[in-house]
Amino acid sequence: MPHMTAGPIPKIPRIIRIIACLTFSAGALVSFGCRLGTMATRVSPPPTYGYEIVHTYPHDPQAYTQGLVFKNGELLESTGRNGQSTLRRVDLETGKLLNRVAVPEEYFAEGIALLNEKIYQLTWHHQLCFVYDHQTFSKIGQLSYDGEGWGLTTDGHSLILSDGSNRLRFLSPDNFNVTRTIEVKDGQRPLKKLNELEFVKGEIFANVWHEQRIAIIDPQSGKVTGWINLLGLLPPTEVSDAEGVLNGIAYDDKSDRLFVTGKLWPKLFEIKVKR
Ligand SMILES: [Ca+2]
Repeated sequence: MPHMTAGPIPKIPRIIRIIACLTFSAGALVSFGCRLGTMATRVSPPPTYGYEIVHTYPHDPQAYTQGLVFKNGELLESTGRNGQSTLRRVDLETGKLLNRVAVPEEYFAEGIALLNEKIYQLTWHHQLCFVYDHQTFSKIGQLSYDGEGWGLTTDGHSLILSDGSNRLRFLSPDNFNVTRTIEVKDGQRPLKKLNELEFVKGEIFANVWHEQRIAIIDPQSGKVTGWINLLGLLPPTEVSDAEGVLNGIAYDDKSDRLFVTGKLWPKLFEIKVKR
């Protein structure tokens, strides 16, 4: 092995020093750019809001709530399960049943919406929506759609349907043609199992199956803009059925009141969202 001896450090040609300097600078710029890019793509999670109970009302503990609407001092409710599915008109204060239509037992009723004096009631697997007269509760028609039916609401023009996925379909109330679809995402994550729905002051409020919180969704982009955490709203000892989960949102647009309940819950709550 040749013996290495220390000698004078050779002078680095100027051109090489310039290239080295430029390479280092470019690398630093790329690194800085990457950090900026990471910061730009890191989406902060939507805020979670609290609530306070304004009023507690009785609710039929046999009602497997699948749809809830408030209009003119009355609750309209759709209940599910085969053989127990109904459409109901309920007095808010007393929980008294004012009107009730039994849905044939082969159908499992789901969400409802009221639009232009017609009540639309989904079925889970039959791809059929029953249409009733709001006042008389007489059945005046039916419409069909693809896939499952879970929740239903309206923005005053379209019906908005959830089907257990993260997709919300906007439908023409005349023929159920799909006019547009949004993909609901919580940050980058598709938010699946969207259930009962309510259109509240330009936003869509959605129950998520087996979650004790409500998603607030931008109806244009599908982006979740916030969550309402309802953990602890009903003590778990007050409902024994494992499927007795939070489901049912109704909005009183005249008095700006928000109502929520759950499947088989003995209570229905008026709540105020604490943003
Ligand atoms: Ca509703």
